Parts: sequence; structure tokens; C-alpha cells
Amino acid sequence: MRAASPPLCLSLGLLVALGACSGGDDGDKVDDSAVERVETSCTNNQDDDVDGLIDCDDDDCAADPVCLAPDTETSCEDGVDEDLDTLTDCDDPDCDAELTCIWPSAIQVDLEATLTAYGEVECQINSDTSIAYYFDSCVTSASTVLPKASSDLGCTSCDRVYAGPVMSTSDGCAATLGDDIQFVASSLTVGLVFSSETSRELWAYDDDAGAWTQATTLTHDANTWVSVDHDELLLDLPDCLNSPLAIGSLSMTVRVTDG
Ligand SMILES: [Ca+2]
Ligand SMILES: [Ca+2]
Ligand SMILES: [Ca+2]
Ligand SMILES: [Ca+2]
Repeated sequence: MRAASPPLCLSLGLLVALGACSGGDDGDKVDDSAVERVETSCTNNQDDDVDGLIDCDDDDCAADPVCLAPDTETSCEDGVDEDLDTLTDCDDPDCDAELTCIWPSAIQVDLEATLTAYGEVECQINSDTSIAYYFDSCVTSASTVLPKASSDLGCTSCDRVYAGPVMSTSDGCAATLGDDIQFVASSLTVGLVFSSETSRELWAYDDDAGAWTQATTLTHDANTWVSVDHDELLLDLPDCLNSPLAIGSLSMTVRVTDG
């Protein structure tokens, strides 16, 4: 004959016994309705306290920073993630249409100055005497990548200002004209006005005049923005009565590529 299996019976018996010992009435029973339930997470897209209101819609979340934050990025250039979606400024799709996120943060500037010299030029020393100067045609070119400046540097008309040093890539005109005449400065401070889809104004800071002037207008050409300006090159020679001397035609090409 098999013995009865006591463990289960004993367990049940123990539970019943404990239950009986715990009081015997409802005095110590926890009343669920008296427990204050709250939305335990304001970002989990769940109604944690089952009151029909999810996350920020629930008053429990009224003071949560996530719920106090605006729905979108309110400034696209302040380095702050206002809407707390972990995407800051231009990284946030909220800023996709903002010009500050469309405009380039750096530009490559390629410059080329081509002098088509007239050749021999007469310098009038006095009423009876003149001497001839001869100038060769020449090309000087330079290139640089300019980062966006941290401010408008005084160019109130500019949408964005760029500044930095310039590297000369070939300076053929130095041999012809001497080092005193430089078509390309050793550093550039330029501003862009983003006028339209096909046109930009290029402003330049003139160190000598201490002022900004509109230098040229760039038009869209494939992946770059280009301007070509032609001017007669006048050379100031104090010893010549007929100074300044027109020595040739100067063509200046500016090519800007968004970086
Ligand atoms: Ca929730
Ligand atoms: Ca809720
Ligand atoms: Ca921001
Ligand atoms: Ca954001």
C-alpha cells in the first residue's frame, strides 16, 4: 500500500493555516483603490497608471522636462536641443528648411587674375621726354577654403561671412609687375548675400578703406558660383606725368564652391 503524498497537502494546509493566522478579517487587507497611481514614465507611450491619459497628456507629467519642452527646435543655431529629441540645430529635421542649415558652413574660393597686357606703354617724364615700359601678359591664381566666421564681422548686408588665409597657386604676375601689385591678398574676408537660387552677391572687406563693399555678383554654374569681371588695369607711376598708365585688360574670375 502506498503512503499518501503529504507534501502538497501539507503545503496547502500551511497556506490555509497562515491565512487564518493573518487576521481572519479584512482589517489589514491592502485597498488598491487607495494607492496613488502615477504615470511612471512620460516617454514610454504607455498609460502606466491606466487613467486613459498617456505620457504628456497625463497631468502627472506636467512638470516633466520632456513635456515642458517645445514640440520643435526653436532656434537652429544656438547649440541647444530645445525639443529634447536628441537632435540639435541643423541635425534636427525641424531645421531642414532653415536657411542657416542650407547655407554652406565653408566655401572654397578659387581666384584667377589674367592680365592681357597692351605691351609697350609710354611714360611721359616731361614735355620733351618719354620712356617706354613693356609689360607682359600674365596669370596669377590662388585658392582657399574659408570657414564661416563666428559673426558678421560688421557686414550688416551679408547673410554669412567667411574669412581665412589664401594660398597662392601660381603668381605669374609678380614677375611682370613686381611684388607691389598683388591681385590676390594673403587673406580674405568675404560675405555672401544669398539673393536667389541662381544669384549671390559677394561682398569683400577692404582693409585700406576699413569698409565692406559689394565686390561682384556670382551666378550659378554647375556646382559652383562664378563671376568674371573685366577692367582696364591702371598702374600708378608717380614719375610719369601721364600716370596712371593703362597697361592692359584685367580679367578676374572668382569661383565659389560650397563646402
Ligand atoms: Ca507613460
Ligand atoms: Ca496615464
Ligand atoms: Ca537649437
Ligand atoms: Ca531637437
